[in-house]
Amino acid sequence: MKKRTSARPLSANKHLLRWVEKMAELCRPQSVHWVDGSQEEYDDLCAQMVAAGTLIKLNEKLWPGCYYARSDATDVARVEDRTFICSYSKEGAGPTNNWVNPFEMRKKLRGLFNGCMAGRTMYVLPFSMGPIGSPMSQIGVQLTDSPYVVANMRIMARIGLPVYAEIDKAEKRVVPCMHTVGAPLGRGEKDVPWPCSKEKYIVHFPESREIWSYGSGYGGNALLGKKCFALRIASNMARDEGWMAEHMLIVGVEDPKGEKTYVAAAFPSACGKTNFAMLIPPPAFQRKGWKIWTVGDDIAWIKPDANGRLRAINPEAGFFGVAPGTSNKTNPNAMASLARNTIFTNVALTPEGGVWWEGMTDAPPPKLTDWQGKEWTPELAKQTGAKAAHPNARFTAPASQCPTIDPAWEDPAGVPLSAIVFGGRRATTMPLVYQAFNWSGGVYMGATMGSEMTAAAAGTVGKVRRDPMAMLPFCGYHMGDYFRHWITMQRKLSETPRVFHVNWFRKNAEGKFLWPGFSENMRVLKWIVDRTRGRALGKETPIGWVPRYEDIDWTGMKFPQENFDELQAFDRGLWRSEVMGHEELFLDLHDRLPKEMVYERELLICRM
Ligand code: TSX
Ligand code: MN
Repeated sequence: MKKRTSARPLSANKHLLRWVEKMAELCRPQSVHWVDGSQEEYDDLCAQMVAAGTLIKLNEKLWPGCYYARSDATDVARVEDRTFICSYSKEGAGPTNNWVNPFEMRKKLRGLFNGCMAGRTMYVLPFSMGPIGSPMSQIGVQLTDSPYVVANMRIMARIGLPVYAEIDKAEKRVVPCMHTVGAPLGRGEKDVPWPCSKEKYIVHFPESREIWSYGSGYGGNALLGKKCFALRIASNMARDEGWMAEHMLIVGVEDPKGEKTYVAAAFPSACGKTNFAMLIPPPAFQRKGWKIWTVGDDIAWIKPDANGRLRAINPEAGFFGVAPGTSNKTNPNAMASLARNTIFTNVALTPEGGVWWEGMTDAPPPKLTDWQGKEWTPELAKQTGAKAAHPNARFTAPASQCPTIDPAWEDPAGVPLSAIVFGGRRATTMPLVYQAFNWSGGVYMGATMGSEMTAAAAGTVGKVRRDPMAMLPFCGYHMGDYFRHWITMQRKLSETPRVFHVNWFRKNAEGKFLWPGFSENMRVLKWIVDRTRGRALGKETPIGWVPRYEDIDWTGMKFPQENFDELQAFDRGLWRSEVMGHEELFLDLHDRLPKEMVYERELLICRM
């Protein structure tokens, strides 16, 4: 094996060198490794993790280039109650974020990080969110003692040598990201496969644009480029600089003429965002020439160009998707994306060295090792209800492997954005689709969106949990100011995107889904695109524009008008309580709520 000289700094940037030195003094790692991002380095890291028991190499014939990790049973998801926005003033963070005085928090963190990397390697991991060199991209450097994080970040972001080159050009500010699993090793102490700490802190300093993450190695807690940077810190940058950092997928809809319309969509969790991002049109639509192209499945950075048109990039390079429920039926494109070069976390292991999760196949394999390393059989599951895969089990897969990845997905200029879609999981009230009358109506639509609690989440089943623009856990400042920023964006635009709301989850009185969803959602997307291009008619209702039965293309599908009418029905009584729910949310935000939100609510009530 070639000897690697990873301890040598790979950047000449004085600020970066001084910061790394200072942080190494604080964390006192055994060694420092400057990540170059190469394939050889990745292979070395994975081999080390296999030797340490952190990773299992999957069967190369079944799952080429794939690895499997099991986390600690207490470190399986983002920790929202341990996530902090430490702005100078408490009001800056707003009522929807946890806040601690930044001076107090810095003191706390200095104590926690003191010697936190003992016995471990500190990796210097430079990353670009967005294509390297794009004017819309942002750069961060994460210092981490987790090789698992380095490996995952190599899939999720652009990392290594080309990023050092950007930093050394010294044009852009770099966001410093500190991360430790919070499990220092004493002399001779044996490591565990998934080190982490009971105490966890996911901390953002919005004014100084810093991230400090302590105690977790999982997902959004640890892959700091994603939720911490690309949403919480970037939403602050975006507000200050006149752009938007949103929790949105991006798709390109190609029509039979070959024209492409780009649409961004925000859904709360458990609505099938990744499935929608990789939608396959029904056969009848494919025959006519409709095609969906995937740009991103989670985050969109959106900025007005010189002509006042919005352009969007996906700041990520991979998919960090929920595995359970993903199958060749629900999402063949995701299955193709994760077929190779993927890291699986907390799914189940087959005796052949493959992976499985609930919903992957109709029938489970006869014997598995579950996400906690215990033997699992379908019979046992029937008795105890034990899941083979953790419900939040993930795949980390390169976006470039998605069969429908858009040719322009890495265009440094981004893609032109024509429409924004909001959605939620609603058994009643919300029609399949409606269009806001205008921009401020659209902002109101996004601000008031929500999802009903499923059995899995804590809280009352059936109660609507408001999740404005799907940003509730991710907005890095006051939610009222965030709405104002959305309203204000109109002034920078020559043409505002059209705004829609969709609901795939409306049920009838018997509790049955009224809409088949999945591929059939293409019919809704076609109406959205046709409306956006001025090609489709609709009907004005108190809540916005809706399609008439004949405005939807039903080719290749039997869906009688009476079913459609039930799906689209406007119920005045239910909408009365809906707007009461809006008021509840607004009360929380009243001191910073833009007046447009109050007026929009008044207008809606009057129209009803
Ligand atoms: O992802 C989903 N989408 C979007 C697809 C592009 N899901 C899964 C949600 C959990 C993550 C859906 N579930 C969708 C949907 O459109 N719709 C539903 C609800 C549903 C489930 C099963 C059926 C129908 C609707 N089955 C039959 O109609 C036979
Ligand atoms: Mn997300």
